[in-house]
Amino acid sequence: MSRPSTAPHTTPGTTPAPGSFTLWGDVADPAALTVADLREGWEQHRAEVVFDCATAGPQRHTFVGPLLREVMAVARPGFDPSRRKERSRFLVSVSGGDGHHAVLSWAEIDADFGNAPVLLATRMDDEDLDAAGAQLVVPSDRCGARYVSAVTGIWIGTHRLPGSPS
Ligand SMILES: Nc1nc2c(c(=O)[nH]1)N[C@H]1C(S)=C(S)[C@@H](COP(=O)(O)O)O[C@H]1N2
Ligand SMILES: [Mo]
Repeated sequence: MSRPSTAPHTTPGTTPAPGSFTLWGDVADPAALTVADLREGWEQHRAEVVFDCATAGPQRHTFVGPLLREVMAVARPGFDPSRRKERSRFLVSVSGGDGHHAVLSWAEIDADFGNAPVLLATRMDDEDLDAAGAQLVVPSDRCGARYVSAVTGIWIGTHRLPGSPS
């Protein structure tokens, strides 16, 4: 994995440039990435998927892109990578420019836990997503709600239960 050349910066709440997104939250190095960065910086995987849309029925697509967990590592999430219990506390929220957002657990995509091959797609079928923005691909999901398109932000952090000891 190489580090993208883009200068890392982020201002949570501001709208990134078209086709780019911010990696932010409990991270040491917040980053702004484009679809071109995703294509150049990480190994590309291919996923042929079918998901069900509540309104449009079954959707069949072929996506290409890097693994979400490998992309997120560049921002250095605020856990000790060697500590499984620490990693198991983290949540990931992926937002689209239209306000749609979906949550995963870090453990869902972590190779020591669910190991789900979740991608950040740079290409869908015969179309590069540079202008539209990256798309979350969750091949293990039966329905399409978490296939967030036109991704503008990926947040990672923990949720502490009220009253739990620190
Ligand atoms: N940004 C964004 N992504 C989204 C949605 C949305 O409303 N906004 N809807 C989801 C739902 S419900 C489905 S079924 C799929 C549909 O994907 P498709 O139009 O590429 O087949 O997109 C998902 N991604
Ligand atoms: Mo849907």
